[in-house]
Amino acid sequence: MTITTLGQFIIEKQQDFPFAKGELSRLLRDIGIASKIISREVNKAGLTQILGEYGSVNVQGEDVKKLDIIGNETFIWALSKGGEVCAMASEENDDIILLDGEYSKHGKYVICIDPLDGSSNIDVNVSIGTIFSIYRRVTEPGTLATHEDVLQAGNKLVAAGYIVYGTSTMLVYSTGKGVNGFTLDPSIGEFCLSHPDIQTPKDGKVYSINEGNAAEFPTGINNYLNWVKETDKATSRPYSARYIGSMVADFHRNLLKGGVFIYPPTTKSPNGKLRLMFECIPMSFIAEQAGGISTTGTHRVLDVEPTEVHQRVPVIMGSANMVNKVLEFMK
Ligand code: P6P
Repeated sequence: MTITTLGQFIIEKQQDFPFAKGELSRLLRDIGIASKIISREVNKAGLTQILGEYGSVNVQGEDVKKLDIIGNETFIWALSKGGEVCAMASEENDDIILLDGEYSKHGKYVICIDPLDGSSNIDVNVSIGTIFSIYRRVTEPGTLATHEDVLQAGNKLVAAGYIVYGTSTMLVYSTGKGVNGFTLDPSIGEFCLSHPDIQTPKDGKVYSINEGNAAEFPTGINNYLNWVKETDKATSRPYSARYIGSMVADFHRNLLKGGVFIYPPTTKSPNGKLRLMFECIPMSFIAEQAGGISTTGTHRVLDVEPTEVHQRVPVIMGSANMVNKVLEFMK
């Protein structure tokens, strides 16, 4: 048998996760269960006309929930059942979620999650994703967790990753020893190792940014965008714009093929749009673990000390040489 399932891989790599004793296995198992449920729901989303739109009552007489609500409830259910997690922060919830079940109170881990990022793309069949971060709690086990457990910088992460619900459903994660990708085989319901030891190219041909906001970009970003469009006699035009408006899909393509993803500050949103805890920290961890760079333009994203659960930061992330080129124009 040539496949390696996620569970088998974690056991093989057990020594890579210093806090193990099977805890990471159970944490990723719980995340895997939730993502398989969401993958099933996302893949039938196109049938909502039959099943009924959000807020309506479907033919079975059930209330139809938006997929991001289903996603959020599914992860909260899976992670509170699993007993490893004492607190969660979700992009869908204003404040942190304290899991105070008998097991959960003794859970050593905290999860920050964006259960369904880019969910506005579902109705037009564009790939979307789940993004997660795993921290160790810092307060006394057995006590109720606090904001201190959740608001931890990315340099304190013990693991992070994402699931992309695209042409196939893929789980990509790192525990700080490199990045590995697993593709869901629905016929056996297992995530199977498909992209071992992902290294993002140092250079790439793709830049991803919403140029519709160009009038509000800092000058340095617009100078980079002018440069990136120049044709150069010595080489054919080397770059392409690729931006699908779903961070996980844009990030995943650039991770594998090379590229830079930019969400800069704008006059309307001086800290950009993307959330530090739910999008920027976990994706920056993956980018760095794959050999890339991720910066706010002034600081390494993983060194930003969070102050608010939903705070936003600008982000320039991806292939090292491309990120450094953007930074050159921002000086
Ligand atoms: P804009 C989706 O809403 C999201 O949070 C990310 O997935 C995506 O990269 C970004 O916002 C798109 O934002 O302003 O370009 O539409």
